[in-house]
Amino acid sequence: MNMLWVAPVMPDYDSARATFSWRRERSRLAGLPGGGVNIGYEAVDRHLRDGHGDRPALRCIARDGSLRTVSYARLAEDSSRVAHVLETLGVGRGERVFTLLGRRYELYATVLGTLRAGRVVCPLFTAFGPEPVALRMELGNARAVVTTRELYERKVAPVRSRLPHLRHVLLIDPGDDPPSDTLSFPALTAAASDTYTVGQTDPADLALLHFTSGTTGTPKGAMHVHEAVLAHHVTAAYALDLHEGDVFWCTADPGWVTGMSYGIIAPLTHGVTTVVDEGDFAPGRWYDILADQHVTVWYTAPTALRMLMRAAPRDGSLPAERHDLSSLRFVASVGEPLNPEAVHWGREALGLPVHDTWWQTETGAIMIANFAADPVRPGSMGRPMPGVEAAVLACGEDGRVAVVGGHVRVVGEPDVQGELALRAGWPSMFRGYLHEPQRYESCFADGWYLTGDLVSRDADGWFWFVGRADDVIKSAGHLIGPFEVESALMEHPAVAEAGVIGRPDPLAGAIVKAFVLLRPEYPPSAELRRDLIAFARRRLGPAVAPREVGFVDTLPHTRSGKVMRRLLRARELGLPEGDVSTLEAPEPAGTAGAPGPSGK
Ligand code: 6R9
Repeated sequence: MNMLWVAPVMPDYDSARATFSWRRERSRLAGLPGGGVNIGYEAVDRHLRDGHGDRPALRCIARDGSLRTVSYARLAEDSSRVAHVLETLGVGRGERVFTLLGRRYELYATVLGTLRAGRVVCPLFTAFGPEPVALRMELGNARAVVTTRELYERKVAPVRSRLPHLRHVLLIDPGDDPPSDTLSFPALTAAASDTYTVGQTDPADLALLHFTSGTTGTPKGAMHVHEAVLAHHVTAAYALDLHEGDVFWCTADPGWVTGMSYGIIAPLTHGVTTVVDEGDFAPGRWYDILADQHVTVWYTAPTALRMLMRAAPRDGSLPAERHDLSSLRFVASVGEPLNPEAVHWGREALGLPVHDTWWQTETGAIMIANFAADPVRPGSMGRPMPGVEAAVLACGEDGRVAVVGGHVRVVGEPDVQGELALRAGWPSMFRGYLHEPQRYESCFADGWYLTGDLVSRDADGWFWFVGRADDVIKSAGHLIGPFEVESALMEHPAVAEAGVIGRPDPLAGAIVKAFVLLRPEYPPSAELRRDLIAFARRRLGPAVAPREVGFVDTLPHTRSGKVMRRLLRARELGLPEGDVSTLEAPEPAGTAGAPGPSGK
């Protein structure tokens, strides 16, 4: 019996939503033979059960461009080995296995083996330094970590004495004379059995731990359970339009929630082929992968699209003319606002629609998106996924949701700003912040999960991103979303990227200040500064346009590609920089190894 997602003729948005129920969608999952749900089983075992073990699961591209295709059967074997190794080492069910690995095959074997064995996966960014690594491993009670020798020596060994829970360090490349107190991943896995039967897993068992940084203080450990896989699977069908035979490429870093939900889990549950690029971002390399691998659906981030935009050749030729992108149906984007400029560029330069998708570490899966079959409204995030109820909640003076007598007010009128909220209860909703029950509680009001994002909803039900609740600028009585100002600036030919903040001002409360990264062919000048301000005033009106423009060589980004406006503000005001552990290395954008989402 073939239980793979049977590609529906993409239903129109309204009928898909009207007939949707999470309970009914459960039949999309294979489910464990004895009942229960396990993410690893859905990603791997089900395909063997259905006789599809020989299908290509992963196409791994090494840095030197060499290619290795791994079938679902092989992935089952190698993840089985990992599952046995964890059991043999005495890592208990529910205990945490950290990965400090780039996107490479061993990561897939480890993540899937850990999930199939009912142990908890916690991925870290390889670019973290020893401090953020130690902090997260401490908070998460890391029992084992799988990493490379180099990363171990630089990032784990210096802090190991602070990690009493950490029993096992598995090195995928131990080499000669490996450091003491480490184990050889190749030796252990080679000696282990290549068949493993997934044990009983309750849908509510902890599966994944994702650290996400708050604006200040310690990172938050968002806890996700096995039944989240239902949301991964269903959203990948509706928002990413995955079908049998697709070649899917998600460029997100494996340390970020996107790299897990859509870089590993969702495509495998659909039985499609996932491209795994071990190399760094470089425009030429990426176009080659899209063309040579016949990628059909590409999931990336605005920061990467902007870097491709910047890398446009001077002769004016378009990527779509130089590379065969004919297999690609659309590009999907996540992580930060998708500027209309990037949507227009995608249309012209790639000849493709660019679909936005909105979600958070906490939501575990895509919540709002351009439905695959819908036309794109540039600048809008799209509409809530089937099974997701989203609303704009009225905010009080402090800019946060007003809760009166335990109740909130849903904004009914179109185009009014408020905080985006989701009706609690979708399968991939986080089930807590590790060790912080109160912080978790404070994310909910009146049955709604409060996202901390400000949005508006138009008369047709499309959502428009305004900003993070804590980024919003109030200037002379106007609430100004930095994204809107950044998008307008980016329409100016000289602007590659912009970051906008509010600078306190005795008269206006705050004035809008823009930090602008210019395209290489435009040298900074006072005249250009005046021109940009005038340009923005024409687009946005004097109340919203920046009063000040500063030229910068780099903009600080998080590893998931978000402009760190908080840091721009702190630097501008001479305030402490707070938690900067997720800060991307300050390399000039557009160079190889720069913060593409693959190397974020
Ligand atoms: C998946 C992910 C969540 C925050 C979110 C919002 C921003 C994400 C966006 C977007 C505008 C989009 N964000 N997608 N903003 N348009 N399509 O990014 O998770 O790293 O936890 O970030 O990212 O502010 O609240 P995470």
